[in-house]
Amino acid sequence: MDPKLQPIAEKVHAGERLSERDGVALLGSRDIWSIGELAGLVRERLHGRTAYYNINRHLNYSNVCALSCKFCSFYRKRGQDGAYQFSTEQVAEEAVRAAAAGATEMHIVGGLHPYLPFAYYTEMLEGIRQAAPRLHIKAFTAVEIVHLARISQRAKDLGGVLSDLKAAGLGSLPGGGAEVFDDRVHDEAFKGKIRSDMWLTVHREAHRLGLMSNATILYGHIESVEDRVAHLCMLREAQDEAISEGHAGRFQTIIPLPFVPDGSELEHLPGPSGLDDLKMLAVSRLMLDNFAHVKAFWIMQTLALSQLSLQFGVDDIDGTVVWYDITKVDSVDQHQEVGVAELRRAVVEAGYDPVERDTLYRRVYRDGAKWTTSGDVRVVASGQRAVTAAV
Ligand code: V47
Repeated sequence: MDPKLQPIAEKVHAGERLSERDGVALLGSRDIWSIGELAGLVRERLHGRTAYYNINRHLNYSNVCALSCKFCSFYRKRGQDGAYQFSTEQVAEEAVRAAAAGATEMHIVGGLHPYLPFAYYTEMLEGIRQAAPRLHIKAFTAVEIVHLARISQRAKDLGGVLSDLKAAGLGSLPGGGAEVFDDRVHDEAFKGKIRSDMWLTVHREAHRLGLMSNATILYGHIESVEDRVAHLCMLREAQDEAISEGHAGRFQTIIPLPFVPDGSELEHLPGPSGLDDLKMLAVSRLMLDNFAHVKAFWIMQTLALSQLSLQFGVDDIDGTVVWYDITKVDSVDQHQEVGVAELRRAVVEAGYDPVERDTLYRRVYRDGAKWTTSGDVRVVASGQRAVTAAV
């Protein structure tokens, strides 16, 4: 073992929280096997041999965006070639197709459309709820929530905006838009977007309202190793707060997103390597001792690497996906789908037991497109803290 990892290994074995310095040492080490072994140990303590996946459908309702983030190849300006926008009827039709195919979740995000009114978003949620009442709607990143607060002239009333969306059918918040919680990186790569304090405020408000949420980190562009670790520590602190304040909502999952350079203004950068991906997933598992889940998003990490990542701290793979427009490697079209059989085979081959889950990590029992959930959530200990996971 890399001698620098020895004291960290002792802490992990003792179930102690790792420091920011430990995180930097882990990311700076080339000893990928020891890092993987430690993350695997924590993963196994929490989830045994279970590896979760879900049957879901992503939907990007519009790529029209007021922002021009340098890492993003998705956005278009209104009227520009390739700009599109779904009507709320089209979204509802997609929800019906998803439900008929047995999906349990719709994951809906889009650009910051400068002209759509707030009613578009509530009507979208109500339309889905009417057309496919059993689908869990996980929608709108914190960045979109702040945009919706602005367009409904309630910039200071995030709680009110979230309450309206919840009443219309919003089930939880996805983790997108966090990028890297650092002002230098913000100003260079995604100036104009909300900063870390606002991103965290939105999630705090959501947790207060009893909504579960996820978190992401977009790595492998212009950020430093220290920036990555600081980001993880800020998330850990926010989760401590949600737990200690006893909110019904909290962060469920961290999804480390590897930067995909293709088609972006930062296309000249190489993007992270496979080893960096594995290390980042493993270090997320080790640092976030109060997060129940670490998810690999195969769209960005590839299914092959997601499979391997199960041995590096990951316990969850998203998902069947079907449509995805935000990143496209080698210019594939929006149809990016993996079948359940292929997902399960990847898990089994890696030595784990595949368990279908719903958005809230309840076990799904399925007969074709028909399904029910277990309903129970058990408390598992992570480090010194209690977090929840599905039975
Ligand atoms: O918000 C944008 C990121 C996010 C690029 O919560 C990019 O369960 C890499 O958040 N390369 C969307 N990443 C994806 C996301 C997500 C995915 C799966 C599950 C969940 C969840 C959340 O993708 C964006 C942005 O942070 N992104 N461009 C890019 N070129």
